[in-house]
Amino acid sequence: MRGKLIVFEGIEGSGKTTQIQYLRQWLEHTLVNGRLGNGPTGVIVTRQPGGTTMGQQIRQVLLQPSTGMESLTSTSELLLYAADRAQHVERILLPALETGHLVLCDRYTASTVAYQGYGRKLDLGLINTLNTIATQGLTSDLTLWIKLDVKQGLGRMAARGQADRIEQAGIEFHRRVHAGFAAQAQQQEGFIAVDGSPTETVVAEQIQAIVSTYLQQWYAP
Ligand code: T5A
Repeated sequence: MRGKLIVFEGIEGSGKTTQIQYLRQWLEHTLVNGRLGNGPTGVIVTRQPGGTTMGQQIRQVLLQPSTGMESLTSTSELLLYAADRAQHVERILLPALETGHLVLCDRYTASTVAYQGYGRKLDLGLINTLNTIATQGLTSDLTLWIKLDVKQGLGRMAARGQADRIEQAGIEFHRRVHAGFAAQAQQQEGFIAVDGSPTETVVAEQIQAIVSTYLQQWYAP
């Protein structure tokens, strides 16, 4: 059976990385206890940018604060995210899905729409075309948008220390990004908002409830 792609999206500090770890543990426990019957062969956690060896180098260029080299243009930024994605889809996602894995991916195409489309104001039609090329048409089976107030997300990142290049963009940029995720949640089926403001364990319980419903649809005997 083909695997399934579950994507986590959201603004900076929304808690995606934290929640992916909670979901991975819960899924592995569920699999070990055989509650998914004829279900996935395993769980793989990965991310964009940086889910491949080449992607890690692209990630460095994308996220390092722009000191010492000329600043990255918005178009270069867009193309670098697309290159990272093309490599990641072909080398990691497609093989994992073909061998029946459940893949948990920290960010995917919706981030490019939100950050480069709404945030940087690049052409959305062009972004959609680039996303289709980079993904070979692979779309997520479920996207969990961890929805959090922009100030709260940036506050969490500030508490953690030095900000990367994109985290350093102003609050108006991040508000546009948030609006970009909201628009996609309205327009797309299987793009589900999760309240990211309660404690980590409460957010994790919301996610488990949503994913349970999908697992039953996907793997019901
Ligand atoms: N990008 C990416 C684009 O512009 N275009 C694209 O196409 C793609 C794919 C990626 C950057 O690239 C941009 C978006 C990003 O700017 P990244 O380092 O991967 O860079 O950045 P993020 O994905 O935003 O990862 P972060 O680590 O910055 O945020 P997370 O993963 O959402 O948050 P997390 O889990 O690390 O938590 C952040 C802090 O909050 C605390 C955690 O302990 C941590 O300290 N926290 C909570 N605190 C209170 N209550 C909760 N419920 C909490 N959950 C987590």
